[in-house]
Amino acid sequence: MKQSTRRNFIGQSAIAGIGTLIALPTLGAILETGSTLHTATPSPFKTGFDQQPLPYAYNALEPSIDTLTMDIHYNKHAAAYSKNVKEAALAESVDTTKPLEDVLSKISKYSGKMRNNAGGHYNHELFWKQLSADTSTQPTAKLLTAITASFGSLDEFKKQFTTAATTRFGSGWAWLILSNDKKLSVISTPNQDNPLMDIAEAKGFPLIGLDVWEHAYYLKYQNRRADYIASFWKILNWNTVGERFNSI
Ligand code: MN3
Repeated sequence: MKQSTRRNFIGQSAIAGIGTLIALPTLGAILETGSTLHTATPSPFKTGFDQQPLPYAYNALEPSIDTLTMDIHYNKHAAAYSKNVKEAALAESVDTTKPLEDVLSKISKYSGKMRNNAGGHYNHELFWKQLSADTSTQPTAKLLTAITASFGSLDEFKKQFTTAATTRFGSGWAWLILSNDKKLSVISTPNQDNPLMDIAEAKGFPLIGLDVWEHAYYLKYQNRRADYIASFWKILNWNTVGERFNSI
């Protein structure tokens, strides 16, 4: 806000300074151009339609996530969701300059292709950002307080989340969400659905999302989903989770 006020001031000063020297139509054009300076900076917690660069190397999360899985998961599976959600957006007249969250909140109005790929793209963008090679991060004090209030302890939260991830039949995701009444809860969703969708059984803002599709772990863990989930806790970036929590 401070920055935009400052920009506004600079913009107006510049215009005031040159206004006497130029013809009005030109001044009008400058004012119009100047107005784009006031566009709000997109929140880092909003998602666009393009796939963002992976924030680490493919081998960065070894041995928890192996290099080949990371490469295929990011470059093939996740890239396809981004490509396909843009195709669906074009076909269904969705403005891709707006956040993807706008579509998710009304997903029941769109096609199955939109539901699968808008969800898939959002979920993976969240997934990459919340992982880190740093295995020493811990929940922030504020988040830990909220987790303890909701689940009794951090261990009990991890247990419930692990159960949700383990028992999600077939493909889907396990989530820690902050609901509209500011309560934390653990849920899971099928396929590429997520808790921002209007069709979700339990709705809220996702703080943690774990991909339990076989493509996320099968090359290394085969049928041992529980081992993959145990490894996930080591590479979960609690700093990112805390930032998401603070953003709400
Ligand atoms: Mn996946």
